[in-house]
Amino acid sequence: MVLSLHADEGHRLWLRSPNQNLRPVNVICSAQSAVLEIAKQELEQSWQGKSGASLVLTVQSDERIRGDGFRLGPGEIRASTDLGILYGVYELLRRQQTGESVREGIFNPSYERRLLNHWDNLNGTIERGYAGHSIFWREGNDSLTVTEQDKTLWREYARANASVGINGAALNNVNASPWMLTPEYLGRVKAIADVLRPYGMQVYLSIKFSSPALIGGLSTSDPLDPGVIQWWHDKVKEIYTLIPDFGGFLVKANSEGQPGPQDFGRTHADGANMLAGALGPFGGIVMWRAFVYKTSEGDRAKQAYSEFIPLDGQFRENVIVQSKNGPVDFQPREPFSPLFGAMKKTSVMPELQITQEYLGQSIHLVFLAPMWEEFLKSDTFQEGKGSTVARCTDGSLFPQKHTAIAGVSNIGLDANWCGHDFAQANWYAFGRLAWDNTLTSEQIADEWIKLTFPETGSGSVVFSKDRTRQFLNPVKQMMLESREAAVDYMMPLGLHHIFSADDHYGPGPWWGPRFVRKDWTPPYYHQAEPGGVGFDRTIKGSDAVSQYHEPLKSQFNDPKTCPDMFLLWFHHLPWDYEMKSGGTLWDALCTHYDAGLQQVRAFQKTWDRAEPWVDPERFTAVQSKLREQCRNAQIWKDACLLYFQQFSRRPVPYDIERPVNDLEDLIQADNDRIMSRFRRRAERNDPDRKDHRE
Ligand code: GCW
Repeated sequence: MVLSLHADEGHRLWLRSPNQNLRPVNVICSAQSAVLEIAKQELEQSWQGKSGASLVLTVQSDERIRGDGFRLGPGEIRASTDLGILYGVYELLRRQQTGESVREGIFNPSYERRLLNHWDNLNGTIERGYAGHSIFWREGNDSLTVTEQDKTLWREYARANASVGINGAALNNVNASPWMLTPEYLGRVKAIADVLRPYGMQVYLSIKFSSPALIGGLSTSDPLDPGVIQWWHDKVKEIYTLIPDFGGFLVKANSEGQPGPQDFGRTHADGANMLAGALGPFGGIVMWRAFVYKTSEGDRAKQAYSEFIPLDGQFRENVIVQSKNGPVDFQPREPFSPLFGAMKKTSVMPELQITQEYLGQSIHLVFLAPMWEEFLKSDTFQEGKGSTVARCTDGSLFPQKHTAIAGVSNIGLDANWCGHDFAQANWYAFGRLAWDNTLTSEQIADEWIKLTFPETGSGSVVFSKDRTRQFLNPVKQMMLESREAAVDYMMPLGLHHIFSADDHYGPGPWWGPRFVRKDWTPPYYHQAEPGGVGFDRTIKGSDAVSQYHEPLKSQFNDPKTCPDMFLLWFHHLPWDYEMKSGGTLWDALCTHYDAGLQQVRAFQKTWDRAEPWVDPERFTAVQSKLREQCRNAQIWKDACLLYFQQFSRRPVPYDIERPVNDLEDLIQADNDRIMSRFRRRAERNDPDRKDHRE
C-alpha cells in the first residue's frame, strides 16, 4: 500500500519517533537484558536532548525507589529493576517530546499492578468492544497458529503499554470460556507472554469457575472438594511451566449467570482462597470481582457492599477484590462504590472501563480522565478526612500486600486500535493514572495531544505559540469538557442506566418489557411517575446512603446537601422540586440536556478550526464522528425530555431549543433496532448471554 505523505490512520498512537531533530546519544549501561536492550534502542531512536550527550543507566537497588520506580538524575537513570530503567527512559523521552522540563527526582508507581482487562472471546469477538476484533484471538482453522504479523502487533501493543507504565493484561473475557485453560489455548498464551515479557507485561487469564467439571472431567467444581483443589493445583503448575512469570487469575463468579462457589453453598472467600492457594507458591494473585447483584435482593447499588463486607478479613493476602468505580455499572456518572475504604483488611482494586460501553462507544468523543480523576479523588472519610479512593487502594492507608488497578480495554484490530482517534487518549490516560494517581486530567490531555499531534515540518519539537493557542488549548478544553457534556445529554443530575436494550448506546427510558429482569431496565432506575423522578436511596428508601461513611451518609441523605450531580441517584423528587440554584427540577433537567447538546455543537466548531494543524485523515475521521455524536446527542435530549414530559406535564423552558424529533418515532426506531437484533441473533442461533435466569 502506498501511503500519501500525510496519511495517518493513527496506528502509531502517541509514539511518533520524530523523523527530524533526532540527535545522537551515548548510552552507557553495564548490565544486559532484553528489557535494557529495548531501553537503549528507544533512546537511540528518539533522543532529542543535547546532541552527543551521555546517559548512564544504572540498575542498583535503592530503598527509596519502590518496585519499578526510577530516579532521574543529571545524565543518569537509576532503578532497582531493569523495567524501572525502561519506564525512566519513556518518562525522559516524553518530557523531551512535550517540551516539559526534565524534573529530577524519584518516580514511584502508585500501584504495583497496572492492568488492562481484555473482554476478548476466544472466537475473536470482543464483549463491549467497538474497535474491531481481538488482537489475541480469532476464529477459523488456523486460529491458534502464531504468525509473524501477530507477533508484530503484540510487540507494538506491549510497547505502547510499557510507554505509559501498564505492566499486565488479562487476555480474555471475564465471561470466560473453559477452553481457555486447555493446552491448545495455553500454548498461544505462552506465545503472547513471550512477546510481552521484554516490555515488562505479565499475562493474566480470566477463568470459568466450573472448569474442573467442564473440561477436567470431574463431577463437581466445589472449591472445597479435594479433587477440585488438586485439579486447580495441577492446572496452575502446568501454566507456570509454560509461563514462569504468569500473573494470576481474574474471576467473575456468581455474577450475571456465571458459575461460582455459591453454587456449592460456599462463599466468595472460599472460592478465591482456593485459587489463591494454588497460585501463591508461584507468586500469582487472584483478582476476584465484586460485581454481583441479584434481582431478588433489592437495590442493585447496595449488593456488592452487602455481600463482600461480611467477608472482610477472610481473604488470603494474594487475593485482591476488584470493584468497579461505581456501585452499579460504569455509568457516565456514579458516586464511588462504598466498598472502597470500607474493606479494611482486604486488598481492593479499582476496575475502570476504558472501552466506552456507556459513554458513546467508539462514536462519541469522551475523554475519561476527568471521570477517573473525580473517582480517585473522592473522599471516603473512612480513616478521617483525606481518605480518598486513591489512598484507600494504593497502600497509603491500609497495609496491603498487593496493590492494583485495572481498566477494561478499548483495543481491537482497527488500524487506530481504539476505533476513535480520541479514544486512544483514554488508553493513555488510564496508564498514566495507574502509574501516578495524583495526575490531573489537564496534564494528561496536554501530554497526549502534544505526543499524538506533534508539530510537523517546522523542525521544532516544541509547540509554537500559534499551534498552542489555535490548536492545543481549544482541543484540550474540548477534551476536558467532553465527559460532562456526555453526562448532560445522556443522564444528568444523577440519572443512570436509562439506555435502551442491550447495546447500551442510545436512550431507552421507556424500555421495560415484563419478561426482562427489572434491574436491566431503565424504569427501575429512573422511577419516573407523575409525582416525580429518581431512585430513593435515602434512609427512608433503599438506605444505600448508609453504606457511606459520615459525613457522606448525611450529606447524600438530604436533597439540600446532596451534590446536584447525584441528586436523582439518591432521591426521588417532585418535578417542581426547587433546586439550590432556584428554578424547578424539571427546568434544570431540560437545561442540562440542552447544554450537553449545545456543547457537542461547539466541539464541532472547535474541531473544524483545528483543520490546519492536523493531517487530513485524522481530521476527517474525527469530524465525521462528531457529526454523528451531535445527531445522537439530539436524540438523547429529545427522547429523554419528551418521555419524562409525559409525567412532568410541564413545558420545556421557552428559552431553550425545542426537541426536533417525535417521541413515537424515536420509540418506533428503537423497537425496530431491538427486533432486528433479536432476529439476527435467532438466525445465528446465538443464545443471549443475558437470558440466564436466576
Ligand atoms: O457492564 C456490564 C456489561 C457486560 C459485562 C459486565 C461485567 C463482561 O454490560 O457486558 O460482562 O458488565 O462487568 O461483568
